[in-house]
Amino acid sequence: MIRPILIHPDPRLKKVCDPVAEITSEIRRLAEDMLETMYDAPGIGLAAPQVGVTKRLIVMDCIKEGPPEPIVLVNPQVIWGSEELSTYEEGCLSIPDQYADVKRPAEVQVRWTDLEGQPQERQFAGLWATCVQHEIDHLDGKLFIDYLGPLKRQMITRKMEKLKRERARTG
Ligand code: K2U
Ligand code: ZN
Repeated sequence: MIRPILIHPDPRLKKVCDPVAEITSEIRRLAEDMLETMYDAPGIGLAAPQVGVTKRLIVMDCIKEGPPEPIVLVNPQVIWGSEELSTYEEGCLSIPDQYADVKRPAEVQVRWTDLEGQPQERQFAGLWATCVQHEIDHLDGKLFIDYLGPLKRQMITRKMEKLKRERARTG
């Protein structure tokens, strides 16, 4: 089912998430709901804390054309990052309609466990690299606005507080 996406500022988006100890049917259901929620947004990635579950689980599908290529990463960790950096104008489903340039390693090697409990390892580049780093940041309570200067971050936070007040009023 589609789950509501938390909007910044929210303490659950700042928490360091707990590792997934065991791949239960509940975890599999959460991954399924996160993919459905991501496609509905639409987005190309989503982290569990964004739907209020502070566990180390992310989903991604950065394919623009062609058949969808959903990927579920349990307890993902970046084990290598390139010296070379790339800049991408990032957005976030928890910070709607705000975009800013963020520099990150252009390529990363990531290790994770898949839903079958098998260890996986893959090198990501391009938009996939940006997305997987953006999602793993979410698991450590870090948002893309944390890479911006304090004034720009504060301006965006104020806009989100206003948006939440309006949403609370209009329901
Ligand atoms: O974590 C999220 O909020 C999902 C983001 C992931 C993302 C942000 C920046 C750059 C790459 C991935 C959403 O997908 S934001 C929507 C979006 C869609 C296409 C390209 C970039 C951002
Ligand atoms: Zn995000």
